[in-house]
Amino acid sequence: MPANLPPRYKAAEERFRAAKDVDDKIAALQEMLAVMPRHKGTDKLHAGLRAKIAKLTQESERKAATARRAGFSVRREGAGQIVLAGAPNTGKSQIINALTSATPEVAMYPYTTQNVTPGMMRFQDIQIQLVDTPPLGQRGVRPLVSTIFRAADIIAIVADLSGDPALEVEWALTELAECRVTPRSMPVDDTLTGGIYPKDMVIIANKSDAPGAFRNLNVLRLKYEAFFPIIPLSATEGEGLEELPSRLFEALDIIRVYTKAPGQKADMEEPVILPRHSTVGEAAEEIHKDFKKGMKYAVVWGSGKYDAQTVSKTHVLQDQDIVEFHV
Ligand SMILES: Nc1nc2c(ncn2[C@@H]2O[C@H](COP(=O)(O)OP(=O)(O)OP(=O)(O)O)[C@@H](O)[C@H]2O)c(=O)[nH]1
Ligand SMILES: [Mg+2]
Repeated sequence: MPANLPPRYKAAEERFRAAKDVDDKIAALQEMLAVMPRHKGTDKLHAGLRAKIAKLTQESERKAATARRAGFSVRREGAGQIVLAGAPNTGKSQIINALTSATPEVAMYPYTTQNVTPGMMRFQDIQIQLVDTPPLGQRGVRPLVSTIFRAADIIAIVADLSGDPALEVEWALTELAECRVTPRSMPVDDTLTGGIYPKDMVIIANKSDAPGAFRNLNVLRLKYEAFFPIIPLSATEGEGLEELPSRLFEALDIIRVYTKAPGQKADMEEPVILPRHSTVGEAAEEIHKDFKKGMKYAVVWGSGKYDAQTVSKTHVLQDQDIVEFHV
C-alpha cells in the first residue's frame, strides 16, 4: 500500500466517493492524481486512477452526446462564452434577440424557453458567444443546464428591474448553487459538498425602462455591487444595450493581440485571443507550440511607451498590441 498520501488526496478521495455526478467524480480523481506523490510505490495507484478517469470520461462523453440530441449542448465559438441565467420572464431571450442574430422566442408569460440557444454578439473586431437558457428553478432540466453553466466562461445573471431584482439575484444564486456553480467573488458556501464550480459572474439588470426601475436598481446595487459588475439596460428599448458588449469583454478578462511577420503588414483581421496579463512568450506558444522555444525577441507596437519596442518573452501584452516575433 503506498504510503504518505497527503490530506488533500484523502479529501479528494472522500469527494470521489460522495460524488453522484460523473463530471464531479472525474474532477475528484484528477485532483487525487495531481496531489499524489510520484515514486515506485505509487505507480500502480497512478495507473489505476488514470484508467478510472478514462472510463468515466467515456461515460461523460456519452452523456454529453445524449444532451446534444436533446438540444442541450453548445459548441463554443468566438472569443468567449457567456451563459445567461435567471428567473422566468426576466428578458434573457429578449437580450439574445437584441444583440445576436439568433431568435429565441420571447413571450409575456414565464417558462417560454425550454432549450438552449447560442448566438454571436459582436464586440468591435471580435465575436462573443451568448447562450440563452431555460429559466432556473426547474428540476427536470437541471442536470442538463448544469453542464452548460459549469462550462461557461462567465454566467450573466439576468434580473428584472420592474420587480425585486435583489431578491431575484439571491434566488438565482441559490438555484445555481443547486447546480454546484458558485460565484468566485463571494465566500464559498461550506454547506455545499461534493465539489463546486467557481465562476466569474455579472448581473444584467434588465427592463431599466420599467416604472420604479431606478429605485430597484439602487437596492440591487447596495446588496451586490461589491461582488458583481452590475449592467443596467433595457433590451426592448435599447437603453444601455450598446455598452453590454464592452462590459462583457471586460469581464472575460481577455486581450486581443494582432500578429505581424517581419517586413509585412500586421494581420488586423483575426486577433489572437489571450488571457489578460499574457506575455509575449505565451502569445508565441498559443500561435504554435514550438514557436516559443525558437523565439529570440519580439517587437511590439501599441501599448509601450513608444512604438516598435523590442521586448523579451516575459513582456506583458496589452489589449490590441501588435506583435512581431523574431527567431
Ligand atoms: N419593459 C420591458 N419589457 C421587457 C424587456 N425585456 C424583455 N421584456 C419583456 O419581458 C417578457 C419576457 O421576456 P423574455 O425574453 O421571454 O424573458 P425570458 O427571461 O427569456 O423568459 P423565460 O424564457 O420564460 O425564462 C416579454 O414580454 C418581453 O417583451 C425590457 O427591457 N423592458
Ligand atoms: Mg426565454
